Amino acid sequence: MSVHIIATTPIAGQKPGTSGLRKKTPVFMGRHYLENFVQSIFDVVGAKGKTFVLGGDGRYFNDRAAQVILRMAAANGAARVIVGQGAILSTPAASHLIRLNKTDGGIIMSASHNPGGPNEDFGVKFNMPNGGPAPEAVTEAMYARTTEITQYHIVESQDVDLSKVGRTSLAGMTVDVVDPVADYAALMESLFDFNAIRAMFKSGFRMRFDAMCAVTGPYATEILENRLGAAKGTVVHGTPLPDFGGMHPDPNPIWAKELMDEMFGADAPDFGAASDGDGDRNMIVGRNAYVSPSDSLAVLAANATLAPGYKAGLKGVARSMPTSAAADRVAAALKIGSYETPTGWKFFGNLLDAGKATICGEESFGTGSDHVREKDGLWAVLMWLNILAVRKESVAEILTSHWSSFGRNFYSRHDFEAIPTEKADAMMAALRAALPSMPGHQVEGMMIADADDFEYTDPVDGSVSRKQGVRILFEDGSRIVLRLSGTGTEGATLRLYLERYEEDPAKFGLDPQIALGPVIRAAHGLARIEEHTGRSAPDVVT
Ligand code: VG1
Ligand code: CO
Repeated sequence: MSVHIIATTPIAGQKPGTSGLRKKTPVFMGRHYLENFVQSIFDVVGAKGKTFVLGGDGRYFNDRAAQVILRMAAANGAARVIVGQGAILSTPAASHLIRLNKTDGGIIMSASHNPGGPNEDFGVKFNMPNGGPAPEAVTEAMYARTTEITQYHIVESQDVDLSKVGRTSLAGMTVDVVDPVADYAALMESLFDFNAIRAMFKSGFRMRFDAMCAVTGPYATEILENRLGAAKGTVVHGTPLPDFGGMHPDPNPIWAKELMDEMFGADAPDFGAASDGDGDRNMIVGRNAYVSPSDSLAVLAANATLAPGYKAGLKGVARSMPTSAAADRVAAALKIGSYETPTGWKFFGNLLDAGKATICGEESFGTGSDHVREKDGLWAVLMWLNILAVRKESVAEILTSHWSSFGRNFYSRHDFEAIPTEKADAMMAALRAALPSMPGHQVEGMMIADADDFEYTDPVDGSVSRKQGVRILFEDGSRIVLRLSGTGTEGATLRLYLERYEEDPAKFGLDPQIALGPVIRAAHGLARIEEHTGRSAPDVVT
């Protein structure tokens, strides 16, 4: 086997977004494309003598990309790669393997919740030795490298057999193929009261878990059905497929409609959950009760000590800026720290490493804790199951009692997809320019108290991240946030986040879109969304 040094030239646009580099699959499969990005990763982090974890969500091209990355790791002098059997690893499981084996980081092949297939999306992200996504400074260095790259290294060899667990070698590099589920399942067992959950299932508790034909199928089947005794068939769409069976593996009420229909239909099970392509997101639904992700974070924080892994209490709670302030109210009541970070899990890493926060969450169906350095879909599901098993109440009862203690933060996100990039940029620029003149003005009967562009100074390393989203804050605590997505692959996606706090229990039952009516109208007026983009209504409402 020989090492080849292949001449290449920079490919424009290899810029990692919110969560790694995402592009259409044919782009990734294009000449030198994957290779250039992978070489840029190795050039920045260094590969010689190092150990990495490798795996992905099983989408189309996952298996081929894994072979290329292995050959490049070997050619760049890596000592060892730990790879999930079949090149499969959920994002949280990869994060755990990086930490457990104290490796020098890992490469995760995924475009998360974006559809997969020959004409859909593919992605690659690098995680650090702490198990978390590379911070901005590192992704920027990788991007800079992609603009100047002239060669990459790759060995010529047969494919490594990734179908069997065990050790092999590739041009002097050790390849350890591991069971993708085992270590992760053991970690979950160490955090949650499996006996209590098992007893709950034994007493007739029924659940549906929709893996959306993506990576969580094998994890959920092993943990929920095999270890916790949930009925066979609890996990549906449980086989990861290269095109996710045509599903859009984004666990929200729109894309997980089948689950929503079941949970709101006759004979609904007690509990429902879904996960995304790479297993880091979760949607929680009770019988006739949808739990918004911001509320889920707050409920988990308020009840965390019911789970053995969190018995000692939480050090703090962190949420992304657009996530509702429901979790802040819990943190205040518990007298623990609360943190507001930019969108993207990478910003939680330092807080978790420094022991400032134990639980973190984002409005985009992501929750997690310091057990790994990624959000973790199944973790959230198991935390809910643990809470339900101990409290012996329904999801709806838990939500209602939470709101009576803390009030309800009505919340919604409106997405406007595939807007021409120039139009979206022009809208954001106009909005940013108008911010200084907004405070003191009345809109839809609400007084604007403050308006800014979110800037975050990391409390641990002092790094500053600017332009993380426009915030318009009202005197009554209502809030509008606008930002452009960093994970899309077609044009620009405008995300409009809306929040209003309600103390009156008589109004807790309102439909959020009704409760948020004035805030929605104010947002459209202030940002002049239709004038700039031609869109008067969102494509996706969550
Ligand atoms: C979206 C979400 C963000 C999440 C990111 C990655 O980013 O809004 O909260 O962290 O996806 O999620 P954006 O830039 O499109 O709004 V996923 O499940 O990659 O791993
Ligand atoms: Co994901």
